[in-house]
Amino acid sequence: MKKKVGLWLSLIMLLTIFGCADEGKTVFKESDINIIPQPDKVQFKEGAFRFTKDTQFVVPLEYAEVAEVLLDKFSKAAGWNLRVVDTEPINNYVQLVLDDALENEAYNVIITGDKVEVTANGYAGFLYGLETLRQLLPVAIESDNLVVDVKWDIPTVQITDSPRFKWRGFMMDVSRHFFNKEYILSTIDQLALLKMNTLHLHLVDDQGWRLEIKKYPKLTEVGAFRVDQEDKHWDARQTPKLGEQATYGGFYTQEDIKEIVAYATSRGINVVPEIEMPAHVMSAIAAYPELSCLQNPIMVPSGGVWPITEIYCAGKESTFEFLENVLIEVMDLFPSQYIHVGGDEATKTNWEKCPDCSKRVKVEGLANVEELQSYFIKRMERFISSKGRTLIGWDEILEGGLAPGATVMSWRGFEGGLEASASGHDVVMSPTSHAYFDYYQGNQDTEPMAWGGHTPLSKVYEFDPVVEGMTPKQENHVLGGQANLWTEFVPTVAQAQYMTYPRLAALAESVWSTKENKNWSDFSARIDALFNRYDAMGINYAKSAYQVTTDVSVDPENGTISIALKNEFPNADIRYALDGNDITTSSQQYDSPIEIAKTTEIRAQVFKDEEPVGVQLEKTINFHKAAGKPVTYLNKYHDNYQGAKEIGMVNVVRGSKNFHDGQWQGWLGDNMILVIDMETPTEIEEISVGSLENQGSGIYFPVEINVLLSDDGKTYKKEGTLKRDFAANIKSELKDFVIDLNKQTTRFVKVEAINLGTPPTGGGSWMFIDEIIMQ
Ligand code: TNX
Repeated sequence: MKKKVGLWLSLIMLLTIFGCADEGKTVFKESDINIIPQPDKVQFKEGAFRFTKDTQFVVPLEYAEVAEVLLDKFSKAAGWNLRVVDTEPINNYVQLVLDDALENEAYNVIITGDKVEVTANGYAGFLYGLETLRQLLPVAIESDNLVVDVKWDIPTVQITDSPRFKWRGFMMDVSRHFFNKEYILSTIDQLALLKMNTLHLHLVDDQGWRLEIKKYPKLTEVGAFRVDQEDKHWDARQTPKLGEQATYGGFYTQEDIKEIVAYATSRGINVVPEIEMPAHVMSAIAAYPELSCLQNPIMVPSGGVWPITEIYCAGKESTFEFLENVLIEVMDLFPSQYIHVGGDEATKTNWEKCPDCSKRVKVEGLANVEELQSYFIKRMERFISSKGRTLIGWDEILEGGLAPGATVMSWRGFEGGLEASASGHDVVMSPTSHAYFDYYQGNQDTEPMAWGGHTPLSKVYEFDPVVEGMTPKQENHVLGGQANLWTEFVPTVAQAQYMTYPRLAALAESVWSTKENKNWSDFSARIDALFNRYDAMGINYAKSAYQVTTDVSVDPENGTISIALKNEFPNADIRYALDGNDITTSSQQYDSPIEIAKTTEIRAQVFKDEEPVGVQLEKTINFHKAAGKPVTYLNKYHDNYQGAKEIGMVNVVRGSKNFHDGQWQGWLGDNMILVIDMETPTEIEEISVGSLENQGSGIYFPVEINVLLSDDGKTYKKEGTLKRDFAANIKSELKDFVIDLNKQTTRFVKVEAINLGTPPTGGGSWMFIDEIIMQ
């Protein structure tokens, strides 16, 4: 009898639950599904599953840990301690089901009104299935504090998903600036959210050794700290004097590393350690000078060093003994199959002078010191593979012959990857063009200082580790792709987040989603949901992709200039004003190019849901007398820097600090000579010649500017000149050189800009000019 009552009771309960299954639940639209990276297949069905305080997680025992991420979120945001069980209840549960037929890391999700099923062949797949559920949940799930009145509903979708590549990486340079364990752990969380599976830690560089090695305690006692010159530009820091107090730095203890590795493993992430060699190791040499050829005592440098000549001695056996001992401890700490040995940017001048290195070259029958680098890496490769691990290094390890079992990380473009894969080696693509997160992501004039370069969100999104022209065999050798955050110009957590997010999301989609599923416009719509999530998590992500940019074209016939306003995202709601006033919701909405006929101060801003987002564009378009006039070059610009070609100097658009912005015309070791035809006799008060200096990149201001005038275009008279001496300049700088003409009336204006020729540091000298303005 008792049994029957129980049965009835459960039936009634069932009815109540099913009867009102959808009552009050969120009504979802297909556009509410915003998963990044885009899954293989998403089938939307009307309906919702609701998480309640009674929702249970049915998890195979050996995978109990995998539900932690989501359980932890519910505990913080909803205040619930959801139960993990191993047998399924009647309804209201999330069940993880093993299916050996699925590939590694693949997963399927089936959500119905009363249960959620996640299928995978193991830990990683379950994890990704749950991360997908997380992205289907309201943003409030990211809150660290209790939030009330939230319907914890997710849409009833079916998802089939698997990664395109097996190496989905992110590198963090913790040497140039040290980031503590907590930041690494939080980065791991962010990688997991985007289904990334590799965290590469650049633990060694000139400016700091960041890993405790028990056998060589001075590596961190000495090598982890440098003289604090953080107040100076990276490349303007002085060589510290021996004995100066070194206070800036930090390192991970072996206990820290164990914690990082364990945490990463629980989030499906492999931590690849990088122990640089033979260059980028001044921190190690500062600790143990005997590791270098000259054995001179040095300090850990406080900033940039170039070229890098203080490198490990490749002649002495003791160097290899040291490195093997270090790697033994490293391999004990990091279970990673791949051990990264760097290998980049070694200048071998000391090897040439060193008797031990010369001896090595001779004994080993090497042609030169370039081959000594190859000897070095090959020898380390033998050691690493003898321990059952795989050596990976930057593409310089190709030089002088690649070690047999080595994997190549291609950073100087895709070429290293092409070459290595053609010879049967595995490669990870990490080209500066798409994957360097230390490069600018927006207009350099308004972004915080970065290394240089230009890698906006849409460019990262274009990244494809498989390049055209690869044979299927080569394609098979492409393990995947990776973003690198070098931190010379990234001193704080806030800045690290700014450079990493949201570009990491674009990269994640490039290495996870199928080519067919990648679509910039669709991604642009989905990324909003991620921005909301970042807001909820307190992440300082960049909104640079919302910056408005201008495309200016000149109509010489009518003397008008037309300005097109653009944004990286398609169909952006851009509002603008031409009166120098701030933008408000009632400002003009942009729909087609704006014509102007006088100097105009333009402001523009992207709006989302009637709210301004990102930085406001503020730009003065200088309408000047030479705008759109014909220009004849007597000495033409270099093929590599043509700017906006014939109209470039007088198109009223100014080159920015990004010298690849398509405005600069460049002359290499050569002078600019051109004539502007004002078409009618015109009164000119002054001429200004805009230029860019970036000595680090070999670009120098002109040393002389001459202006010559003519009425007939045949005989010219010099009417103005300006000379300046070379001055060392560590900054990237824009300057207008102004020449006063005292209101002379003329038709033809010849302008000459004289190149520096040979810079004091040697090499070629670029001269960049943009916009010759006449008032
Ligand atoms: C080159 S990428 C380097 C790094 C710098 C980076 C700056 C590579 C293997 N070497 O040492 O930090 O450029 O973008």
